[in-house]
Amino acid sequence: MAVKLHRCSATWAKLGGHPCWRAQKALDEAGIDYELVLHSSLRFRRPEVAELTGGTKALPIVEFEDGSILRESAVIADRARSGMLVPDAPAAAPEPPAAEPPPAPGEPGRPG
Ligand SMILES: N[C@@H](CCC(=O)N[C@@H](CS)C(=O)NCC(=O)O)C(=O)O
Repeated sequence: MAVKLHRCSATWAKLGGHPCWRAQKALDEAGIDYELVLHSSLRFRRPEVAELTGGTKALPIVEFEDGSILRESAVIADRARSGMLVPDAPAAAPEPPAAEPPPAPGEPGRPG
């Protein structure tokens, strides 16, 4: 499944300074496959966006398959151009304890 680009419905606004357009154009130019999800142009009519982000209603937002999101048009555009439009890496998991090496042949604890 492709990433989702959530943007405002002012799709006619194709000016460099328009945040949603800036992000969409960068995805297009980078050849990234995405599903477009349009929301109201009015921030206060985007309760579903607040639900998705856990707070902010600002668009654009990229939603990854794992449910994580990326915000801010400049960040989305930079990541798209640099081929790094991927979810942020989760915090590093602690290293598992090193396994005991198996006993050498003939050592106690090793059959044969
Ligand atoms: N700094 C944000 C600005 C986002 C922004 O202003 N988005 C517009 C849509 S393109 C918006 O949500 N406008 C409605 C509002 O601010 O009420 C970004 O670049 O992503």
